[in-house]
Amino acid sequence: MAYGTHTLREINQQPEVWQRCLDTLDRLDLHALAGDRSPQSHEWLFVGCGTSYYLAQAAAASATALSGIPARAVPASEILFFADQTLLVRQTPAFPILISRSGHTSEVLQAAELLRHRNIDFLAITCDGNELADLTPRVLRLPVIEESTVMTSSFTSMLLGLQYLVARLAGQTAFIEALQELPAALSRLLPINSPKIELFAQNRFEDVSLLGQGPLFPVACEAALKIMESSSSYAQYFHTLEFRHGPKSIVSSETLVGALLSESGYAEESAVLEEMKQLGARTFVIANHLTPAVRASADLAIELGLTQPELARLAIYVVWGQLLGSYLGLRKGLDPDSPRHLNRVVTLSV
Ligand code: F1P
Repeated sequence: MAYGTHTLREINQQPEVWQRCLDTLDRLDLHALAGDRSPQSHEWLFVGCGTSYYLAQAAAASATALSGIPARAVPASEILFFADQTLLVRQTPAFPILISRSGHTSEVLQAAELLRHRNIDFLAITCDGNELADLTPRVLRLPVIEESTVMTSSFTSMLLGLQYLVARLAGQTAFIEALQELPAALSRLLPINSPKIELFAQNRFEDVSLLGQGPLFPVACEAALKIMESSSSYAQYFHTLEFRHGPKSIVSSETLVGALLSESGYAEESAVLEEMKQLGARTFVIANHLTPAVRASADLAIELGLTQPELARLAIYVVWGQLLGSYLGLRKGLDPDSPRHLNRVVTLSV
């Protein structure tokens, strides 16, 4: 089978998978699942590993914005080694949300056991189910079947699921309607942008830096991880304006700097990208609307042109990082379906 077959198929099938997940979510009684642990009464603490940790960060940013109540994200290992600090019982007790595509990751299962030992109720969101689904009665299992080692549709589907859950509890009906428009939006954008990304990935880069602010920062993190995993390339991530404070010293003609431009920081963030272009970097930009200057300057420009609010567009932003990672890997003669040193699940013998 050709290199990358599973991964590219799963990336391109995300509109259908999202539709299936949204249809499932429409039928679920989400108030029964988490209503007595709403963000108004509990501090939602999103927990995951690897891609699922970046998903946790994107979900926490979404929950904070949708509910108006601060939510947090931590790697599962932080609960294992710093439980008291992580689960610090403030005025509002923590309500952990454990995120795991496989439901089999050792750190997540150990965190679940620690929470049960402390009588801390938690919710699990998963695709495969496995042991995690048996450790709590509060399980949100999404109909995502993913063969690839790297997480693609599982990341975006669980993000949509968590955004949908918080929006339902917060009575944000318009936001849910915006999520329901995303499958059609992505179906339209994939054939426009996928060929551009495949062509752009024929360039050679030594360093890749992904930049984002606000809820786009965890999306930049996940895009960088996709590039690392799918192409065994060195990729970093920064808050966009932080890139000036030292990391820009890496910029050369071999460097690729990609920015996911936010609405509120568009002018300042695009100025960073232009500065790196002047220093010799190749650049790519993803934005909902591109000004002519930004479009002309970037070596790869992806414009979404969507009417949905920025927070509802997060899942769509990450798709282009998924494709770039796979196409960079293929250009290097690697197989994104079998990333170097990686297994589909990290299990620890301890
Ligand atoms: C988490 C994870 C992924 C990583 C790789 C190994 O899996 O670390 O983030 O990309 O697939 O597993 P899970 O806990 O979400 O199943």
